[in-house]
Amino acid sequence: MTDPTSPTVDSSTEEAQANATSRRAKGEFVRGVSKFRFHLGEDPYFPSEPGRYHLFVALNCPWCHRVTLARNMLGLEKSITMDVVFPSRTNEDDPIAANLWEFNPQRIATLTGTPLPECTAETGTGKRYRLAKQIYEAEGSDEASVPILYDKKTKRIVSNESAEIIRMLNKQAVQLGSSMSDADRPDIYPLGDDQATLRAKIDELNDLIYANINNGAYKAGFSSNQDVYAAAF
Ligand SMILES: N[C@@H](CCC(=O)N[C@@H](CS)C(=O)NCC(=O)O)C(=O)O
Repeated sequence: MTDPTSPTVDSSTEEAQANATSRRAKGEFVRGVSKFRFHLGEDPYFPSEPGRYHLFVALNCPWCHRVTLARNMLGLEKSITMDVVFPSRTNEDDPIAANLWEFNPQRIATLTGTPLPECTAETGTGKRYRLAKQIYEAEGSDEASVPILYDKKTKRIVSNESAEIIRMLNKQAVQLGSSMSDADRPDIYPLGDDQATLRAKIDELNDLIYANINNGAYKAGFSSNQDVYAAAF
C-alpha cells in the first residue's frame, strides 16, 4: 500500500491564496490551506472502522463546532473518540511558545477559578502530547490548527479540514460504527444522483458561510490595519 503522501485537495473549501504574502504584509488575514486532506474510507490507507479514528477539537472553535455537531448528529460519539483542548491558547510564558492549543485538564479558567470539566489530556497518539502542534510536528508539518481527524492505528493525521471531515463522517457513518439506525440518522450531505441540486445548494451555502461568517470573524479580528478591518467588518 502506498504511503499517504499526496493528499487530494478539494479547493472549494478554502480562501483564495492569490498574492497571500503581500496581502498579509498589508495587514490582511489570509487563511492558509489545510494540508492534510485524505479521504476516510476512500484512501486505502484509511479504511473506515469503528473505534479507529479520533478527533482533536476546541469547543470554542467554529470549525471544530461543526465537526462535533456532525459527530453527535450521526451517532458517532462512541466510535470516534475525542480530546478537547483548553479554550484559551498558551500564554507568553509558555516554555514552548505562546498562542498554541494545549491539552491541559488541570489548567484553571480565569473566569471560574476552577479547571474546566470538558477539557481532556491528549489520548489519541499514545504520546500524551501537551500541544496540538506536536501532533503536526510528528508528521513534519508546521501547522497548528484544530480540528484534527486522526488515525490511532497508523498514527497519522487524516484531515484537518472541517468541511471535508463532516462530509466523510456522513458518508462513512455506518462503517465507522454509528449507533443510530439508518431511519434515525440524518443524511447531512445526500449523495444520490437525484440530490445534485441540494448538494449544490449546500456547497454554495458552505462557501458563503466559510468566507463571510466563520472566516469573516478572523478577517476582521486578526487584521492589523484599520482599513482592512473596516472592509472585513
Ligand atoms: N481549515 C480549517 C481551519 C481550522 C482553524 O483555523 N482552526 C483555528 C481555531 S478556530 C486554529 O486552530 N487556528 C490555529 C492556527 O491555525 O494556528 C478547518 O476548517 O478545519
